[in-house]
Amino acid sequence: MSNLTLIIPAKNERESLPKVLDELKGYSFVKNVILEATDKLTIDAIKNYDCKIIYQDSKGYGDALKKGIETVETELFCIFNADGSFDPKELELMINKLEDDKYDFVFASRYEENCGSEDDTFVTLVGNYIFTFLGKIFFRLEITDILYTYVMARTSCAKKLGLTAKDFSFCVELPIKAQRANYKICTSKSFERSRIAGKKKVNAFKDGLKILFSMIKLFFRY
Ligand SMILES: Nc1nc2c(ncn2[C@@H]2O[C@H](COP(=O)(O)OP(=O)(O)OP(=O)(O)O)[C@@H](O)[C@H]2O)c(=O)[nH]1
Ligand SMILES: [Mg+2]
Repeated sequence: MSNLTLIIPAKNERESLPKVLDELKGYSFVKNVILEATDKLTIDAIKNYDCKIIYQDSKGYGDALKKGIETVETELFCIFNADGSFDPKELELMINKLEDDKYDFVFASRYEENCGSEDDTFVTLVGNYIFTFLGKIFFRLEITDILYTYVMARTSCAKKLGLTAKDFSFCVELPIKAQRANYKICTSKSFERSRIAGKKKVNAFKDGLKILFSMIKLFFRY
């Protein structure tokens, strides 16, 4: 048994998720897929795969990840998208940062030297830059890609953060609360691939506003 659980949030990913699980076959990590019980097509598409299906309590990306973290039983976990955009080869690098270098949270980044993305648009690139900058200025966060949320962490640390965001503002709540709790944080180089199939769930404008409001609330410690 591995000491790492992949938390795989999935919503309407019947085309991509089986391919992601195929690629993960060579890895001995625990694989937990978190989805809504009503997402029958995705559930049906992965029923013969080596993974555990966990139903989220309510709706939303943050709600799924909160449930995912609560139910991890291994020492480490990593948030791993169901759309094929995260490269599992990068996990080793992240594990080393936690195990050898004794960091508590590793935030993968598309915006460091020799990194990149096939999936970025102009809007997401600029949005990310702005939110990463706000994170630096208002929360002293030394990470370089705040919205990516390819994150590996020590389970015991993440469970203590009191995460509450049900939507995509989870992306900023996690690093901000980890930093506030004085955990050791670092970054790791990444290249984001384009999603295999299916539709993007993020709406740049609507979710961008929610993330901004969430940062303002977190700044005033609500
Ligand atoms: N359980 C659950 N998973 C979700 C929800 N929203 C998004 N996801 C999953 O979270 C991951 C990230 O969502 P994406 O739609 O890929 O977001 P994105 O990476 O900004 O968008 P793309 O550029 O299209 O890749 C994917 O695996 C989604 O299936 C949700 O409401 N519930
Ligand atoms: Mg994606």
